[in-house]
Amino acid sequence: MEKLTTLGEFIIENQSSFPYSTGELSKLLNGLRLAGKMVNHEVNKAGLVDIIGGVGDVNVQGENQQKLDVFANDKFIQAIKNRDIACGIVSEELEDFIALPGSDASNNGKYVVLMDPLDGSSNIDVNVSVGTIFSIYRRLTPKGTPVELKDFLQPGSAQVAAGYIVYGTSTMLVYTTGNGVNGFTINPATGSYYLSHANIQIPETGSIYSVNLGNYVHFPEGVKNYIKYCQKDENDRPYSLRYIGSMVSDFHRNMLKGGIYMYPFDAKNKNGKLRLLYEANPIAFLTEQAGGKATDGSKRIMDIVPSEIHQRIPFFCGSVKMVEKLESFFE
Ligand code: P6P
Repeated sequence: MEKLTTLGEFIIENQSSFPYSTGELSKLLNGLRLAGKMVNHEVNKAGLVDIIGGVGDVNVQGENQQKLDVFANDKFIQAIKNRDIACGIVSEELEDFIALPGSDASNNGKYVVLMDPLDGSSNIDVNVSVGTIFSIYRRLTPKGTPVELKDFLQPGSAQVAAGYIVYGTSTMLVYTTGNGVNGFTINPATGSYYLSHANIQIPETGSIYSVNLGNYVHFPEGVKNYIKYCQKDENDRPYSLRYIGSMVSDFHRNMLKGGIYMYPFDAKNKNGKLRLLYEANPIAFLTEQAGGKATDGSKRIMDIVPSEIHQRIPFFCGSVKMVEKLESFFE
């Protein structure tokens, strides 16, 4: 039986490959790993205790806040704050960014973390997989000064790390620091993450397309024509439509099997639904690191300079040949 590598061992073994390897990013990743375990514990028993169901509040997105949303947001903020490495956080659950001056109020944190603490949370009550998405940048403002908005409005190409935790039939942490994508699965018996998917590569093409066809009539012509292409009965098609309504799960499946995930803009949502900073950018970083492509239909997602922290963006990502075929329908 081959040696099992834990996430902790992997981070240490690969620390030197990270250009700024001072161990601080590793400590931050370890914090996210711990929070992921705590959220996993609650998600796994969501049906058993009175932790599901909305708390009656709505978040900044105007969406009903599920209790697990609040729990996950608190746990990840706590884990990040306790490590004194980050100087600020953006969360889908919070209107504005949080400044982390540090336990000594020195404002010396080198990184900022942007996250969707529990993406797809409307699926919690019906036992469908949900996920945490995170994105990490080095701050732009000088150490020792308070974090500022511009620290969070960097293009995705400046990310130093990104990843997700998918709370599914098994719980996995998948991340990149710019040297490929690796997946770690929690062993429930020990509570440790073990390297289970080394150096993930997205197949350059596939037969799965993921989109909410309920919005079809509102889609731009290019997207409609690509969907008709996917459904056309010839050569390698029709493809299979697989759409869970939880992007982390849809993306994870497509990354392993090949496929394309689409959340277009439409007549109702002029800029689509997904958030650029803590949904599209981290998934785009993983996509490119795994050999795929991520675009807003015309521009590379990671080239887009954000203008505000909760801005939405049309989002298409996955197998490079499928994304390029879609783009040909936009031309
Ligand atoms: P719709 C979940 O709310 C999410 O942000 C993604 O995880 C998911 O792919 C999408 O929205 C689902 O949106 O409009 O198809 O229900």
